[in-house]
Amino acid sequence: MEDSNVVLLDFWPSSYGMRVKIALAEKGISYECKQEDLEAKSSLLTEMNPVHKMIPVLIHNAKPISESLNIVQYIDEAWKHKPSLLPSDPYKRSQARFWGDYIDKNVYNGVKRVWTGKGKEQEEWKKELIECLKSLEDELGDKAYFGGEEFGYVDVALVPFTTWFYTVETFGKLSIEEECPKLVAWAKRCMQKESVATSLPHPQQIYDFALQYKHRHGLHSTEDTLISIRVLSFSLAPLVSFLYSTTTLAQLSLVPSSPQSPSDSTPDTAAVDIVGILRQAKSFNILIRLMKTTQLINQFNAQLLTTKSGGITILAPDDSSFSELKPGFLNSLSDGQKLELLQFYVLSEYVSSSNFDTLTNLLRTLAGAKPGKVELND
Ligand SMILES: N[C@@H](CCC(=O)N[C@@H](CS)C(=O)NCC(=O)O)C(=O)O
Repeated sequence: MEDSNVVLLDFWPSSYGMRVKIALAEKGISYECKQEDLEAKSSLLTEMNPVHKMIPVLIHNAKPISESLNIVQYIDEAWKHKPSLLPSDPYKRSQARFWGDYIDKNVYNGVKRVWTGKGKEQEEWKKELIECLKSLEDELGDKAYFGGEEFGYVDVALVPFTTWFYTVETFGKLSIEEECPKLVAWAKRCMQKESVATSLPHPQQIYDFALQYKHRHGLHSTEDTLISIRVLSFSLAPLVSFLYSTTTLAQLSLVPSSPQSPSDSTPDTAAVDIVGILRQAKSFNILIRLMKTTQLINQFNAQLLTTKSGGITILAPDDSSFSELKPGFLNSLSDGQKLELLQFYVLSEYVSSSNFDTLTNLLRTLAGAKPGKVELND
């Protein structure tokens, strides 16, 4: 089958799009992947999927195919060469389709309700999701894959959702591995396959996407932002060596809350209070003191609420980072020096932690533009 003209309309965090990528990779088909902005859909998407206007859409020789499991079946039939995704036996095929349908009806909603939910409802949804995953685990049994020894249709249908598990676990405060150890072992087995590993975004990227989604849709809580404080185990010594060496930093990436209406420009300081967030983490007392004495905190909070760049990033040094300083050193600094010191820890834009390690462009800290100062990935 001709495969030179294959285009996929996709949106990278979508598990439905990942299914199609895995199926294409299993068959070794090369294709062009076009990312859609689902808030401003392209005319190509609306023309190719006029009924649902949703991704994924596979366009094969100018003809569109919609609905992810329908696309996976199409790929299996249009490119008949091995590996086959659906079994040839009619009964086994019907069972594979049954479980594909079960996943469609239960997993997406189950996952989304847990990471977006709150309170009692979230507790209910956690139970429902775990029940659903346990049914799938029972169906898997002791088999390597859902179809037996070979990776196939049901694996393709389900495995993309597993890259959302970290997000579900973090926001839902649960351990899927504790509840469904065999299912998690299966997910790890699937990840050994190149077709899967190259088609799934890293769980951290999904988490960062989900965090931003919650902010954009007003679903976040202070606690969500707090759990986004993650200790990074790299050293920023060159960055700060002019004053002291640092041992532990947390990256606090903050995105602004969306204004209630275009006319609502009043800063809502209750919505994001950096000191409040840092205080809950309990180990940022020195940083908080410095922020307060320099008044920088007001600037940060205001900047967070008004910035157009999507947020700011604070590379927050915890109390232990200051432990190697000579006693009284911080107190000996003038207010101006304290301000300069703090500015080294702030990027005027939001950088997700998953992107942080792979940054290639030069990022300026707030202090970076001044002569004699150091830039972040200099
Ligand atoms: N049943 C569809 C679901 C696809 C779907 O939900 N796509 C979402 C992205 S994850 C979408 O395009 N949403 C845009 C919209 O609803 O307008 C499939 O399996 O392909």
